Amino acid sequence: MNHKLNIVEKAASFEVQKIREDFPILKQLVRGKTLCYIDNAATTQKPMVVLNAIDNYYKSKNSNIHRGVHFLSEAATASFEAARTKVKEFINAKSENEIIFTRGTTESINLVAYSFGRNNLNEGDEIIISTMEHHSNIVPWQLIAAEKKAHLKIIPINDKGELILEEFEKIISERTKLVSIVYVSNSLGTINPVEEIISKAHAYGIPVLLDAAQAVYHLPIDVQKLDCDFLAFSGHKIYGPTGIGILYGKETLLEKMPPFMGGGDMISKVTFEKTTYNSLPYKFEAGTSNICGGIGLGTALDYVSSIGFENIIPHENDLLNYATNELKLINGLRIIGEADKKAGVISFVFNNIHPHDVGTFLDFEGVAIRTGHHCTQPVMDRFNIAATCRASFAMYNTKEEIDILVNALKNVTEVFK
Ligand code: C6P
Repeated sequence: MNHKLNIVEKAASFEVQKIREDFPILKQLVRGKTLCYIDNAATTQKPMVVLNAIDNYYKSKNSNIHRGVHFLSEAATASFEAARTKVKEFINAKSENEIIFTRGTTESINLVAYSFGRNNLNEGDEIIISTMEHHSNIVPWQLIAAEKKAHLKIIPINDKGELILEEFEKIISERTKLVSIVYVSNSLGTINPVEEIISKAHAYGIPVLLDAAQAVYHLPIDVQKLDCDFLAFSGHKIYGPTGIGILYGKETLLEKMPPFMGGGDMISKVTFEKTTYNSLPYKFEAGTSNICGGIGLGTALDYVSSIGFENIIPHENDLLNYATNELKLINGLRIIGEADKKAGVISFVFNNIHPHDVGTFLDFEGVAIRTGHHCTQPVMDRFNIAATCRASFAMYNTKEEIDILVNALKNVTEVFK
């Protein structure tokens, strides 16, 4: 079966075919079939404007930033700082001082764990996370908790894959020093009630970190409206390059935190007797940044803004609902994660077929999904499974691609019958 996509899907203000034209990778054949890329929770594909921004940077501006007085250095610095302003505007932060470039969500969370954690945790203190956290929002807290003799407290989830908020209210106390929660689960698709969590935590004066790695490309984020204290995301999930990410932090908190890493660019003055640190946000950006990555991320945010979440959300919801209904009709398939509020992520298992076998079979049909534990092993334990198959949608996916997935899955069940 050759999957030549005949896409005629058109919404009044959102033409998915036009969007697909922006992503050259989607045109290629994989194993003789048109690529059906539905592994967007792992990473999204990059539009031409982002590829051009990267290309242009290396062709016309490449040099080091914040250090040179020459033309190229000034041009690179201006572009990198303009990207910071774009991030600030995209998430509605108050100031550029609150936008720290990191390598990604993982580094952003580690930065808070080591800098905020080392400064604020004492023996017997507690950090609250949940069962549905990515390992990036578990392991850094385990490491710092072990060092400071602090403890992790876990908000459990119900059978639908939703946080049990009554349990959150039972474990939060004056011993809690931070709540760190995923906004949208990468393995269940659950959109968590983060506003409610933040207001409950703030009632105790406790800051909240949001892991927005998945949320950032499915939902508009307004950090002032959310009133979160920290927020982490990765460029590569929102149509930008890998190796670049963001830590947002309220300026009052970041001011009080010590540097995470030492090196060039993060200092004000160095002597062997005493070193003073640079102002925000540079205090947390030791060494040469991923300059090109930052510029690419800024361009990706411009691209997403030009499409608009008012168009992206209904389209992705449409895909999610269509795929959920179709998958439920397949014999022996069980969806893991049926929260009332979900983003475009569907995890599923078969009674007698291992997810890796499903993934390999789909690959031969040109369909890219992810199989495994998705770096959320406690979620797998909660549902008594080792792994799931996961389809995850982005703005460029189509119902025709879901049909291809569904047909391929039907073939899988025939083969393994
Ligand atoms: N999830 C997935 O396939 P990094 O690797 O730093 O860019 O992002 C880590 C991360 C943190 N939190 C959540 C909720 C995530 O989904 C991810 C990355 C990928 O689900 C790779 S495991």
